[in-house]
Amino acid sequence: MLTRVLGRIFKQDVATKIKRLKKKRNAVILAHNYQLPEVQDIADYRGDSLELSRIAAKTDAKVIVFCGVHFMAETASILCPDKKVIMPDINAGCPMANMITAADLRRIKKEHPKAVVIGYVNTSAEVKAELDVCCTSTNAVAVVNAFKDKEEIIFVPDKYLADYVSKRTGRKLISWNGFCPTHIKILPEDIKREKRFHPQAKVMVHPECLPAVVALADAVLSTSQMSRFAKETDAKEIIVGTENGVIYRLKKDNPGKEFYPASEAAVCPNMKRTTQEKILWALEELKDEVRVSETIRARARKPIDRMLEII
Ligand code: CIZ
Ligand code: SF4
Repeated sequence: MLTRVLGRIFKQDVATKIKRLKKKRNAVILAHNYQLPEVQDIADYRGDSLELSRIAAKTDAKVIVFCGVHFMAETASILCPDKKVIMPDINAGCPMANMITAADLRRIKKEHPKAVVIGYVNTSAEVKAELDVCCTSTNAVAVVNAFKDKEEIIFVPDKYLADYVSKRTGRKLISWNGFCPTHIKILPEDIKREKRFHPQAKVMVHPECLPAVVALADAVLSTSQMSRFAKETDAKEIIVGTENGVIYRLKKDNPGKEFYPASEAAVCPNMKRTTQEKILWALEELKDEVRVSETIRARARKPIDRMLEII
């Protein structure tokens, strides 16, 4: 009991210090939807990677504390090179983004020289520099549909997102063997079991899930789309097939509704590396900075801008 009370006082103390230092540093704190509740609570803005990058590009703040994984902070740095982007834990990477290198992609491009090259936002800046256009899970279908005149389409690195987009657009995609180790932990049996427990519930899943899971869903959505769907649907219960951090936000924004994780295993360890203490240290020392070299930045910016023109 005493340790719990002391723990709470300590957290309040950390939160107060963060708020004070944030003003002094002219900083804004951005948290991805998969972050720990204590991080979401202290953040100025929560959202998916694109929403957060757009906020980063618009803010007057000089320092952006990016609570997410490395490629997201890089994307923010690509969009706003005059701001200092820092990560509270620089080791928070995305295994899916690390599954493809720029050299891998150059090899695929050589094999398909006429293909348009589409890459998921979950890629490094070096890989983005090789793309024609970027996409997110919110707009992947629209981006592919924008290239109806193209015979060949390369779509990297997530093979499951590629499978979903291919089924939705009717286009054959040249894909890569990447995947999200967290989303593939959600199994079709999990969805079936939760449906038995909650027969009235709607099922929403992320397109990074296994195709057999996607096939059982009522809606296949990115986290920003999940937020909207949860607000707008008449359903009072929703089974959620994505990284479980999103459920904290869904519950907070929709107090009259119930949300059930499809699987307790869907936890991304990288997303959970950031804590309030690390945010405080990052603000104290103004590090670790994420900066993309100017040559890569100029090339990586183009596919992001092209995506923003399409959607
Ligand atoms: O784009 C993002 O933020 C990711 C990786 C997931 C999502 O659907 O929000
Ligand atoms: Fe990468 Fe998957 Fe973690 Fe998202 S949930 S950061 S795609 S490993």
